[in-house]
Amino acid sequence: MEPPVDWSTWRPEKVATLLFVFREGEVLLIHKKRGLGAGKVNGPGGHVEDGETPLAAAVREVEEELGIVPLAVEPAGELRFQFTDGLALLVHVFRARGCRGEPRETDEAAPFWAPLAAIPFDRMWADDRLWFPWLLRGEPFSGRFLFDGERLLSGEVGPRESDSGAG
Ligand code: 6OG
Repeated sequence: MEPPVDWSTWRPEKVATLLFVFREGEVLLIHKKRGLGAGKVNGPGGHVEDGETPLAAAVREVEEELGIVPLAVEPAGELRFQFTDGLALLVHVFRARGCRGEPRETDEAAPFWAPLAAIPFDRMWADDRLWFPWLLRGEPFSGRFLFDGERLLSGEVGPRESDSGAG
């Protein structure tokens, strides 16, 4: 048994982003080709660099991975991941309404539009099915998860916390 995570003192060592572009009845997902979670379906995203805001990083990653500019980007939620190997990762999740340009495959990602009624959770990280309903409802969310590698050991999702500036 893993000891429970003390979330009250938890601090991220890395900060990353996810950005989901929505259009009529669909969301833009990627087959992730490298980095953490390679082989899975996810949203485009990556690590926030020094001196960069999470919003700027989220937009940059979408441009780099798919060659598009997301429009009307806004915060959607935040996810805290503790991995049993020690990695503590804070992920800022954003939504966008449409994009400029046509998503194209790069060496990082192969994009596809998924119908909102058929999101391929069985090919995504195990936490996604817990917080995606909040994203789809447009309800600000905050999630905390303990992973052992790819295995979700525990987690919960609730309304976004007021101390969202952490990390
Ligand atoms: P790069 O290695 O690509 O940044 N990420 C996760 N996304 C979901 N949905 N669930 C997880 O559960 C995740 N762990 C990491 C955040 C890593 C990318 O992978 C995402 C970043 O977009 C554990 O630079």
